[in-house]
Amino acid sequence: VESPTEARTDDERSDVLDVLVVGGGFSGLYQLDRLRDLGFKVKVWDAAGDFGGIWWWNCYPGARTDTQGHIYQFAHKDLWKDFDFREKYPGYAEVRRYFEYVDEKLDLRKDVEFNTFVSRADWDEDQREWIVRSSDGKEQRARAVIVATGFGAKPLYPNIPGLDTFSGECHHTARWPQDGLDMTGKRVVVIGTGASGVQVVQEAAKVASQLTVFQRTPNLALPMRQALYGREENEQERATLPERFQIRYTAFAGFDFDFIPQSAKEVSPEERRATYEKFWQEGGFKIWLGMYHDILADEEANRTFYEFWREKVHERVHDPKTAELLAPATPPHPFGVKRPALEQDYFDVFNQDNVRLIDLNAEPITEVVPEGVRTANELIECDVLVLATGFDNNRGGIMAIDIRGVGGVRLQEKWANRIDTFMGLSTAGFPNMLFLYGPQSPSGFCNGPTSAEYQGDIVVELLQHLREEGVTRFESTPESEQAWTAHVDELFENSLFPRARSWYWGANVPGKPAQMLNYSGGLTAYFGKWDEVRKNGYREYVTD
Ligand code: N01
Repeated sequence: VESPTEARTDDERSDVLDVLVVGGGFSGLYQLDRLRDLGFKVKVWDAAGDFGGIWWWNCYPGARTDTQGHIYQFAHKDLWKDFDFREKYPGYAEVRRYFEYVDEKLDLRKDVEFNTFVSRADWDEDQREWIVRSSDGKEQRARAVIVATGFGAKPLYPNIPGLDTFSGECHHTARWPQDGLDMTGKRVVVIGTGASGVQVVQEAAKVASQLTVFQRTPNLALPMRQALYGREENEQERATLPERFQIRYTAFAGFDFDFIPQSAKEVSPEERRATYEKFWQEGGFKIWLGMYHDILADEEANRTFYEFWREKVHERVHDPKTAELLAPATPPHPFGVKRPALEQDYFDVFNQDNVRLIDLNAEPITEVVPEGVRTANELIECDVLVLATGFDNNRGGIMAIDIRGVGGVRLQEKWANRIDTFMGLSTAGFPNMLFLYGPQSPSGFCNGPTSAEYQGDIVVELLQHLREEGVTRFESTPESEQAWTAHVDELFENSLFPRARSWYWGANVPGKPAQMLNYSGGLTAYFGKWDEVRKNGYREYVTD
């Protein structure tokens, strides 16, 4: 891309946006509305066919939020006052309906271009603008770019020989056909038992003639306790929402609860068990991120919960061998350092005659053939092959774009061996570009809509401040990002997180360097750090 230095007409200049936002999920839409209100000229480009962000792509059967709907929404502009959820934990269709509601209220669509995959962005130093291109040939200049592609924009496909020879329906959960796929009476194979795998297994088990689930690592899944919601339940939830939104800002992970400031080891075994039981009955992530504070930090404390959890699973699964595979005597990793799924009847479905669990460690898949999946022991014929194998999380969506910064340096090269950002917000050499919910931000440990608003506010504040100062170029310093990377790494190394090969640190992607990709210090520390940045006059940024 040549950078046109010749003077352009006023007409051409008027096409230049203040901000182009890549991605129209929670984060992107929040930027659009806030920045538009402040008089910025903003557009959103999104690869999806319509609103929904990650919920547009992930429309596999059973896809639903693992966060209660009332907490998984904007606090912004009192939008929460008029939307009723039909379930405590809404499914993808309900979340899409919520996005439609937000669109209607905020009149967003006119500034969003769907079916527009941003494939390239080039920094034009002379004009101090980004030239952004889409895969279908659109081009747009913008003074700043916000990359809000989310943490799961890039599906991870397993590298299995013969995968493309399969003659039936084969879909990744994050690329599910938009018009659905009926699995009734079909022979279904699911590979992967993360949050997506657990959800699709629960639905497939209801209708498939035969369901085979391949598990590499057991999911230490927790009870969801789903409930149907009518007007009354919605009113009850709304009555307490203002205070709960306040808690979201300071709680470790942006939910309406936080860890108990007590150690699991300082209470009697009876009291501890009673607490576990109470939380278990209530269900949800509170069992994980609202429990004794040392469960995720202290191995002994952690083990007490694992034993409780294991007992609960074994009570539900009739076949002792299957129960042992799902909840082994030796923990696959400490509880909670790999994200647990929320389940409704996941463990129970393995009691059904049509459902079978295969341990990939004992019986690896050797190849996929047109008829199905061949393992070391047998051929499992199937009609539908579901790849619930996750994502190249946090970084994959950003690195799928060919971003070229100062001097044409490619972000893909800069980040090939190590990702460096300042607070997950920006990276040196790529001026006037900001990331939301990206690598080294609280992302993986933060409720999405909470992050969209509060990390989003940081970005809005920064852009507003720079505009007021007449700044046309800003860039975080190499020193600031080296310090942030060191901080993120240090938190990680002093935790139990390295004990599970998880997407939190990119350990799920073969061949890519593993590095902690999610800031694990909690929201109070994260926003506290930003307060310091502001007080010190944003000196982590070189501005001009
Ligand atoms: O992906 P995952 P996900 N051969 O990476 C296995 C969010 N989310 O899509 O654990 C065989 O967690 C892999 O095995 P292992 C949520 O934050 C939210 O389920 O690496 N197996 C694992 O079992 C979540 O954490 C919601 O040993 C292979 C699975 O595939 C994140 O997205 C719903 C394999 C991948 O699990 C990602 O969840 C869904 C291979 N080659 C997702 N490669 C809700 O809020 C991978 N696996 C509800």
